[in-house]
Amino acid sequence: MLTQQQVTQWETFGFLHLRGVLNADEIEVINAEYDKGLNKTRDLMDSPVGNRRQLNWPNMGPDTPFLAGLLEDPRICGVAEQLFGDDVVGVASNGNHFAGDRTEWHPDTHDPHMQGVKFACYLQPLGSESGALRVIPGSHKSPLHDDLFRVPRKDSNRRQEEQTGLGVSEFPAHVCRSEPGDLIAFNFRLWHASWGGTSDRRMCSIMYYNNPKTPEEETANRQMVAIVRRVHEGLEWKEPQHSEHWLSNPQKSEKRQRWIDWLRRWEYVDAD
Ligand SMILES: O=C(O)CCC(=O)C(=O)O
Repeated sequence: MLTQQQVTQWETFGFLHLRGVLNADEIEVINAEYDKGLNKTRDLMDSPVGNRRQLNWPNMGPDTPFLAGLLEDPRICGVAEQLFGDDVVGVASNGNHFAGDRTEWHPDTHDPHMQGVKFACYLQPLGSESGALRVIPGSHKSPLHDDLFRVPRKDSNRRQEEQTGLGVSEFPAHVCRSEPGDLIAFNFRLWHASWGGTSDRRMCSIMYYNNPKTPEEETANRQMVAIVRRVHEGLEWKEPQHSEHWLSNPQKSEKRQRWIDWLRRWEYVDAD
């Protein structure tokens, strides 16, 4: 349960650093499930993994029950409900592996009507020069959000050797130094990046979408389905985001069933 102060911080800065949400035993289980997901993903890749900058995979199948279940965990889902209402929709629990030393500055969406929250759970202690998530507080709101597109940036993901512009670590930003067990909740529109990560940086992410309430939000949601379809193709996923097992809702959870119905209605399941 968030305090009123945390809700105000979320609204103002666009993120919350929630420390020690998951305990050491849970982190051990997460690490074991993460390894399973990573190994399976590497095995399924068509081309050699080499030192691919990033690998992503869904954690919503029967092999990763704890990570799949986090979507319905009241410590996480309850926060999303507090921020976006009881009708918020749990959409994804993913694994992410980073092998590069940077993630360039970017927001996850530009659209002010596509609202939602991502919870990032990094599995190693991370500092400012070792890959901790950096955020620009308040950049989920316009005009700052839009103005940031005009700032020349170097240190791109593709390692082009741009000579001008601000490097990732030169942007005025907040560094979320984190420990395993922490969750960093951020608005999809918030500008974020990381710098100095190793070739084996591990993160799990859990995402919730706002249930659209206006025509603009409905349009944004429809566009998001198309984006998700393209992203999944680009990431070369070999299995759907939502596994048949998850969609069969074996525990007959009412909440999950509402999400499944919503995901089918908006054609996210089709886009898998
Ligand atoms: O940790 C990172 O390098 C970036 C994470 C990120 O961009 C994301 O989860 O959207």
